[in-house]
Amino acid sequence: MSKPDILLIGPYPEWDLVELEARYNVLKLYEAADRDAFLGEHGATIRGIATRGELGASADLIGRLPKLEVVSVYGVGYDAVDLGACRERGIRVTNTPDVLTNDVADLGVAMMLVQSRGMIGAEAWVRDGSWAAKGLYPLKRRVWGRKAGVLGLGRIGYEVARRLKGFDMDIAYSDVAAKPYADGMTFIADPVELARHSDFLFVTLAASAATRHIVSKDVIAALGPEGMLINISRASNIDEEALLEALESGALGSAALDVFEGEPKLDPRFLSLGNVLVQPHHASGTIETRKAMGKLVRDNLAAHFAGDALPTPVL
Ligand code: 8YV
Repeated sequence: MSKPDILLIGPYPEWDLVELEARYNVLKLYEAADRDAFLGEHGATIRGIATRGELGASADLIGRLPKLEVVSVYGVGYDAVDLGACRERGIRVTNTPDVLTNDVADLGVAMMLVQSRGMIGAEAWVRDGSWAAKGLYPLKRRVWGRKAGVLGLGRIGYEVARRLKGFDMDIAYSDVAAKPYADGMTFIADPVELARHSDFLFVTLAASAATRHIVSKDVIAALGPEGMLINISRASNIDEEALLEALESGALGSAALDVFEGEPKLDPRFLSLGNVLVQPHHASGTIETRKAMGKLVRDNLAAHFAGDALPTPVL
């Protein structure tokens, strides 16, 4: 039997590519000089898409693939896949939950520590000779014992909170409802109130149209000039213009961000700010987790083409 045609929207690590190419006729959209022409040539036979969380699959793309049966997302977030278009045509969608939870939580907590203690500047202080020339590095803010807010106490938010307990932090969270598993944490429904209560505000919500700009100008103002915003979810959860303005004016103390509107081409204003820690959307970026994510992408595709139950279906 001939191998099914699958479309890769963006590149995968070589170890995944080898496995995918063994089972599928892999068509690489990201290598096409002319995407339109590429889809015109191959679109009619493509039965599956393998894509990355942030790249997704648009309604326009889905509309150009009449034989599409399944979209397998390498990531827990599937907000960039047009679920309406998939639902209409009975196209299955899968993601990679759980396997990345701990790494994403680790990076969020690491960003808080690095930013609060000024470790990037401290490293430069040693390397550029300032330590020897000027002496003590300027003092920074403590982490342990302070107040943390977690916006979205799902799998990732919970793991962030669990780690923060190790720093003896006072932890509050916001979600659509109080969670039965939120032992020792305070439920504060309103994100503005949560921000007012917090020194560090972690954004760990699954993004959707409903959560767009949930971190609004008011939330940012409530976090205030001493507060820090940490985003390990999606840029769309934050009003980025309001965030930039608050960082520039000092209305918000600082931010640590793994995700940006229009990434990887982020707004250049972020790069001229001294109070922002920027990361290249790599919270799940460990070899161990990425291997597990790649396997889950392939397991979902294999189950679909074998007519078996999907391991981690979204739709
Ligand atoms: C990316 C992610 O998929 O899990 C998600 O939702 O956005 C990430 O894990 C990853 O960076 C690969 O592009």
